[in-house]
This record gives sequence, structure tokens and C-alpha cells, in this order.
Amino acid sequence: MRKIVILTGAGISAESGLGTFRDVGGIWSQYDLEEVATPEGFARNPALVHDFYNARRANALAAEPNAAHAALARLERDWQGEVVLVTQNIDDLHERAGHQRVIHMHGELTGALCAQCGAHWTAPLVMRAEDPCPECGEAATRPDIVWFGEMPYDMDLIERHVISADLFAAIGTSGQVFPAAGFVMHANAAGAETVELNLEPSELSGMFDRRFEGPATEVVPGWVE
Ligand code: BJW
Repeated sequence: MRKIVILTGAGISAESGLGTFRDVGGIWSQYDLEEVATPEGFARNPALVHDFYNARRANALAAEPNAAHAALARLERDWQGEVVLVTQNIDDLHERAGHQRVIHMHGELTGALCAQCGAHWTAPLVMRAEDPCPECGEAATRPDIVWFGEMPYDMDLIERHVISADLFAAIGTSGQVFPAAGFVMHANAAGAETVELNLEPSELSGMFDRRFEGPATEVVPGWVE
């Protein structure tokens, strides 16, 4: 077994105190995703969207990585083959746990993006719609986050990793959002062993060869060791 590709979702950061999306009391039960996680919502009310992500940026900064993030960082350090970590999460808890290489397919809370010219820069703790882009000067500053209807980052690279994996693991994700939800099918078709680690059965559980059910801080260190 040489190449391990891991996909993480909101469930891995839940025990660090960051909310998931679709669990009871999750983020989408408190906010209308059409208003805060689509380009159309941002065009309608940029201040609302900035408030949403400013609060999440503050929460992420106050959170600490947990035992599951730490276990994956150890795996990357100690595994003799290749470990590729793809996260749907926009927090930086994998990096703060010591993970060296993380692909953030849905963007990062620490990033700012100009909706006008496409420039990327480091986000301040509090972003505002009227902040000018450092490249073009337009007041079109948005969080560097992939919203519904937008193309996730690094898709060609991720797909190449997924179809060349010996083992594909999905951790703490409900499997309801594409294209990430399709990775297990591609990994299966390419002959990888597939494993799911999640608190409860997900939409995609039937597609995995093996499953470990429980909180990430217990099942992930147990799987890694
Ligand atoms: C624990 C735990 C613990 C809890 N321990 N586990 C119709 C059919 C098919 C597709 C579409 C369709 N209509 C539209 C689409 C496309 C759309 C989509 O998939 N929509 C679905 C809702 C149907 N997708 C897109 O628009 C994407 N772009 C796209 O498709 O571009 C075209 C394209 C095509 C082909 C190739 C490439 C591109 C973009 C999606 C962007 C998603 N953005 C969000 C918000 C922005 C980021 C943010 O604000 O944080 O990303 S949505 C939200 O969902 C967020 C997450 O990254 C994402 C996934 O959620 P996740 O991580 O799975 O969280 P939950 O809450 O759903 O699940 C948590 C899990 O953890 C649960 O199972 C719990 O049980 C578990 N858990 N505690 C272990 N302690």
C-alpha cells in the first residue's frame, strides 16, 4: 500500500467546536445557503456574506486542532508512501496540527479574492465589501471560498490523485456535495480500497469497502495507529 488519498469534511473539525452544515443545529439550519454561499447571494448582499465569514474566521482562529487532525499529520510524517490530504474545510486546523501539504478544494477563510480581477491575497480578520482590491483597486473583495455553482480548486490535480490511490479514505463528510461526493466512485472504479470514517452512516456508506463509525477524535487515531 503506497498512496493514501484522504478527503475530510466538517465532521473532523466538529470536536474542535466548529459547526457542521447538515447535522441537527448545523450551519444550514441557521443560515440560508442561497444567501451566504452562492455568488448570487453575495451580489445581493455582500455585507451579510462578509458578516457570515468574518464570524466563521473568528471562530476558526479561536479553535484548536483535535486528535483527528493530529493523527493525520502523524500519518503524513510517518507513512513510507505518499499521503494526499484533500479537505472541503475552509479552516486551517489541519495545518495547525502540523500537516504540511493540504489541498483546500473549497477555499480558505484566510484568503481574499477580487471578484473583479481574480487577484488573491491574505484576508484580514475582518473583511468588508468596500475594501479595495490591492491589484485593481475595485471594491469587489470577497472571501476566497468556493460557493455553490462555482468550480472547486485543483480539480484536475485531485482527480489524478484519486484515480491513482491505493487507499481512499473519507472522514467526517456527509457525501451530499459534488464533486467531492463522487471521489469514492472514481476511487472504486480505479481499484482502490475505500474506507469511510464518520459519526454515522452517510449518503455514500454503501460504496465503501470498510467503515468505522464514531467520533473522529476516536476513530481516526485508531485507524491511523
Ligand atoms: C462527524 C462528527 C464527528 C459530525 N466525527 N464525523 C444536483 C445534483 C448533483 C450536483 C448538483 C446538483 N445541483 C447542484 C449541484 C452541484 C453542487 C452540489 O453538489 N449540490 C448538492 C447540494 C446537490 N456543487 C457545487 O455547486 C460545487 N461546484 C460544482 O459542482 O462545480 C461544477 C463541477 C462539476 C464537475 C467537476 C467539478 C466542478 C461547489 C460546492 C461548494 C460547496 N460549498 C460549501 C460552502 C462553502 C464553504 C464554507 O462556507 O465552509 O462547502 S457547502 C458546504 O458543504 C461546505 C462543505 O465543504 C460542503 C460539504 O459538507 P460536509 O463537509 O460534508 O459537511 P456536512 O455537515 O454535510 O457533513 C458532516 C458529516 O460529519 C456528517 O456526515 C456527520 O455525521 C459527520 N460528523 N460530527 C465524525 N465528531
